[in-house]
Amino acid sequence: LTVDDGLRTGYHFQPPKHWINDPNGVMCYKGVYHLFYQYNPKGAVWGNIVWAHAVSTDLVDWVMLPPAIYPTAPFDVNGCWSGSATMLPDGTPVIMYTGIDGENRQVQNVAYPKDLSDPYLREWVKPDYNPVISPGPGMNATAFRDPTTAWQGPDGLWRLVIGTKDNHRGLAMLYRSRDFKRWAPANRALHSGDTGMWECPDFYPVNDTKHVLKVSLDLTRFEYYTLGEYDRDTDTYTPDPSLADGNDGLRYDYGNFYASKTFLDTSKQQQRRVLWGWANESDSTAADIRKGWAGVQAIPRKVTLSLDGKQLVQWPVAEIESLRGAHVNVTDVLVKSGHHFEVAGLASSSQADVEAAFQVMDMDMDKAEAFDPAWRAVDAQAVCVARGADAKGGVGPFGLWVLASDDGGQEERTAVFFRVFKDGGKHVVLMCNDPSLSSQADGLYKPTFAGFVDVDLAKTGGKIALRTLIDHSVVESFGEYGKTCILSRVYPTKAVGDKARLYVFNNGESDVKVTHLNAYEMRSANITSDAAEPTSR
Ligand code: DQQ
Repeated sequence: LTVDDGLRTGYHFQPPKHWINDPNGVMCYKGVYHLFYQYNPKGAVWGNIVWAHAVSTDLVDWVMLPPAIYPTAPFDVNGCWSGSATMLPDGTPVIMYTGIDGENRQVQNVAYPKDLSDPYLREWVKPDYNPVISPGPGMNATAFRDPTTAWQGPDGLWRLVIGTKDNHRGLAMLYRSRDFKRWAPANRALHSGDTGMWECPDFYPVNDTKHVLKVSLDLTRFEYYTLGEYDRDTDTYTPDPSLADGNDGLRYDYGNFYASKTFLDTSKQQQRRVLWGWANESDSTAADIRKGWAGVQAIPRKVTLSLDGKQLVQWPVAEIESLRGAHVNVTDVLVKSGHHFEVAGLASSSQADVEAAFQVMDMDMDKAEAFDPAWRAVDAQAVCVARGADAKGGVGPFGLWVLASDDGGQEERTAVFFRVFKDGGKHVVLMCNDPSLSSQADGLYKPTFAGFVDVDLAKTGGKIALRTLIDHSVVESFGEYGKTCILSRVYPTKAVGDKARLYVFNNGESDVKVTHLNAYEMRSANITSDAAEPTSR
């Protein structure tokens, strides 16, 4: 069996065809959201990279515009790679991106809108004085890229960060400028880590005292972030010592989510920080070429700091709920040990938004399996590989089978679930995405993804929440209201279109109550070509 052609997404952003990767330069200008992204105008594999451009008034429906930035000059002749937008105090947006020059060096260039009265900012001008930042002597010119949005320090100078590496060390290099034209490197990096190249850094405040530094790890293809204190006067960033910094660090997403970038959305009464991330395909390159497309953007997520200040919390932007259609509701249904039931009634659950809460009764908590001390040294993913969706447990695995075949999920299903362990007097909650039975097609990459969920079940009355956005080949899940997120790409061959089913399952010894479950059909987003105006709903 091969990957079905009907697995394009309905409401996750995708252009009509070809390859996409990193979101770039996201911003809101004159009430219009701009999404730029890495794009190959010639095919479904990475290459010939330009900044494709789409605009929206609601982050849901998009109008595709011609590429905004593409190779035109010696300083970007071999590609226009990732970068960011900054709003200057007079309201002019400026883009800084990585150009691949004639010698395949990575240099940083600026571009300005040609016509500020065009809310779509269709055309961008690259001044002749580019590049504005080149790799200095002794620096690795093929590992120097992805400038962040700039910010102004108390001295009025602009600052930004660029990702690079020094041997095995990933670095966030700080640069300063008075005029956005002449840039000087700071004496020391903002931060570094023993993880290999740092791509796509992002650095921003989450409240008055805390900053986030996120990096994308080229070697392992996942991202991690630290929370810390940033001293604006000395440009010193000090990550919270209580949090892991490096490969074991916190992640926005424990699944397929990379090269992400946030922007500050000031267009609403209450400003918010919105995160975009790219989800690559998990099928083969041959399948991508046959499909003619590869890559989607995750649903934009609002990012906030958790109440205890120890992690970020993410939630799909509220606008996405405007796509909700018919829905079914389940209230207070007990799922007995070893049982599952179908959430029936939706015309199709291949494009759906499911919100659920599960409750484990107090008396059942004792049944939780002991957390193996050997697991302390490994990550959540390894635990979930050892104890997948079909490995019977004490408390859990319980959760959803999504994109399941209509034979009770026998032939195909993707399991999104929780599993509760006992560790001394405490409970450890694991959230997993197990795609091992997701497809009967060959040649797929089907990694199990997992993260721990920081929830105190004693305080929640044994309750834990799950939201899953299902979109044909995307399963994007938010555990405990966005504390742990996992995006997974799957390619069902049976559970396609209106044949896809949704189930609740419980493979644990203890019973679990679904206190509520709302499953909504999702309408498709309107993604159109360069029309006069973006359609508003
Ligand atoms: N993708 C871009 C680079 C970046 C990488 C090239 C991350 O600028 O480092 O398409 O996915």
